[in-house]
Amino acid sequence: MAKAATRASDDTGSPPPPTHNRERPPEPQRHQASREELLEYYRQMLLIRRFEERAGQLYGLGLIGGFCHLYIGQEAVAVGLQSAMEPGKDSVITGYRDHGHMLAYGIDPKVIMAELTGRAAGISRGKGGSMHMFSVEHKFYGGHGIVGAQVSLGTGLAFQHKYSGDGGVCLAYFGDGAANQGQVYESFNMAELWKLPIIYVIENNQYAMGTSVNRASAEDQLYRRGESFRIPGLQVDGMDVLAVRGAATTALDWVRSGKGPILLELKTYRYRGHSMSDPAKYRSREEVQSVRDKSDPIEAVKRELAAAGVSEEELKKLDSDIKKIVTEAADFAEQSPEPEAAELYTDVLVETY
Ligand SMILES: Cc1ncc(C[n+]2csc(CCOP(=O)(O)OP(=O)(O)O)c2C)c(N)n1
Ligand SMILES: [Mg+2]
Repeated sequence: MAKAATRASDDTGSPPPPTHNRERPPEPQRHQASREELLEYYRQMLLIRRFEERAGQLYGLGLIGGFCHLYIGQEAVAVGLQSAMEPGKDSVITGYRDHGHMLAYGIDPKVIMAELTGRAAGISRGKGGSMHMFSVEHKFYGGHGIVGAQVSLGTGLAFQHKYSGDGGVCLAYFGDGAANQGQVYESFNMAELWKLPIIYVIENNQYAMGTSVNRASAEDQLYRRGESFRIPGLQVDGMDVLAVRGAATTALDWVRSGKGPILLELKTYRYRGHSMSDPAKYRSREEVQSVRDKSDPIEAVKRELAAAGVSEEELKKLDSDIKKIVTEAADFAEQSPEPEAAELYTDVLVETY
């Protein structure tokens, strides 16, 4: 008869096991935003949406080459989380759906659009394109095309924060599909053992290319994926920027107090195809429309702003300011020169840091 597994006795001479987390973070509270904060979240989310719409058009015109993954629908995730971080101190890493994260981090839309069109003025000097945006200055470490790769790289960034004692926290974003990659769990194990300052953010937009999360995941409650490593997880409404900001505060308090990693699952939705070349046959138009109608993150904040007494005129002015910023970014991206051929030989090997 099979015996139940028991813990080996301690007469082996091996050291006692490390102490592990049993504590849980408190339930996150929806952020109580001031009128100014709310306006700023609205502004940033709208900037991302308009920017992405324009990127889609430029792609259609053949001005953007290669892959291009839009962030439309998911804006509240990057805006809510980034608003709680300290740029220049905390680090960020994400996958290929990265334009929105850069914008939410306050990086100039011109250099992001110029990167998309492969121009020398782009943030990766026109050599990274949509999927490989990078800025050491902003501690924004990509932009990664290999699904899940950013999770182990982000764990390394968190190790660096701890080793150097710089007080920073790494925010590592990945998708519901990436959550099934093996390296994610190797990273979780080390991060918890070493109590690394990292927030793992699963952007659960319900699909990995054409596969829905329920078809691909035995445990589809992704916030529970850290449990066997004793990493606490929280499930958050990723269509509500104030809920996201509240969860970011709880997660940052946990990590900054030295308790090790935490996992956030943001339930969100992408309105567009996986990339610009996705015919989207795996879901109905009605499904997409129903999310737009019921849970759009920008419309939700617009309603809150109206309730807070912000006038139609003020919102219209903000809308036209954003359109202007995006038009200027697109013009800049179309007009600036391509990189010199000699650029092919730079940034290939690590030189000096
Ligand atoms: C290691 C690896 N396997 C497969 C792919 C192809 N691929 C690109 S995106 C993607 C889906 C990932 O979905 P998810 O993690 O949910 O992110 P989302 O696109 O929804 O943001 C796949 C399978 C890849 N780029 N890298
Ligand atoms: Mg996904």
